Amino acid sequence: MARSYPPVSLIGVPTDIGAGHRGASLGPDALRIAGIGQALAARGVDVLDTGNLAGPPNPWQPPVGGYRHLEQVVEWNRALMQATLAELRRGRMPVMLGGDHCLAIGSIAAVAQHCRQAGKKLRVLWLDAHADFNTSEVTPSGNVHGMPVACLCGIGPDALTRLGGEGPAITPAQVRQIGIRSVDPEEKRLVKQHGLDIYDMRYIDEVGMKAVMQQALEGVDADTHLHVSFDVDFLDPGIAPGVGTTVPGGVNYREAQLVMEMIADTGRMGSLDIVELNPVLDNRNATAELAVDLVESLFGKSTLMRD
Ligand code: B3U
Ligand code: MN
Ligand code: MN
Repeated sequence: MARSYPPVSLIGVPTDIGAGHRGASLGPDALRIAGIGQALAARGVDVLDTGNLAGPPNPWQPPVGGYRHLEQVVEWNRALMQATLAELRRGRMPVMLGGDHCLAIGSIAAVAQHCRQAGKKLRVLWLDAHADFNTSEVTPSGNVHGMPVACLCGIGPDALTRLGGEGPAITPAQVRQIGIRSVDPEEKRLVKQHGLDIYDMRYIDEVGMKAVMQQALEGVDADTHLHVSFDVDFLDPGIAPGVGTTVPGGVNYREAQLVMEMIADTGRMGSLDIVELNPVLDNRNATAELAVDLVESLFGKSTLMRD
């Protein structure tokens, strides 16, 4: 039977403030041009495009104290957290059109706060080539898009770890990372220390994506809010060239579709980030179109007769 979805609010966040390449700031419009709004409407979803948030320009400076553009990163994330909370409070599902992945600090801080107030369990699915668990001490780049998971778990500068109030937004036990294949040496030590649940490419190759998703979704029930944080570099660069930090050996088309279909089957997705799409590096918007195709599957579009 066709499932019905809550109303969706698209929130454009046109910045590359946390990234190592310029261009993710153009992601929201590339997704709109690829038809994200129309595709969801065609699935019967009530979609509202709330437009783009405003924030400081990218000064493109070297790191200071292990962070690039910390002040601006905080400002963008604060705006996004407020916008995300506002949509959740009026009963709409926030879909963040990034922007780079540092923005997940703001979106997930809002979602975590909302879940606490609503008495819901939060599970975060982090689809990415990277673990994004760096700190200012160990980062090779100072780019905050390599740090959001650590910040959300309370490891990072106060301005980011306390964005949503006192205490960390989430614990590592709430996170499942899928598609991981690039983790910096010191970052590897940190993810082990904090017990992050990582389904890396080797594990995906060994057991297959179906088993991986069954494990990642274990325990998701009617009281669970699933937040999907979709970094486009999760996908293999052969099918998704439009990202700043491509890593070979990524998730292929069929695996990606299965991930989205299995998330859709739970009926529990409550919020979504689409990040790191870089149209400057894309091939005629193909990566944006692929992202939209996958989002349709997240909203229940099936290639087989399962509707
Ligand atoms: N781990 C590296 C590279 C990186 C992380 N996330 C992205 N790139 N997109 C870093 O700079 O932290
Ligand atoms: Mn990422
Ligand atoms: Mn990544």
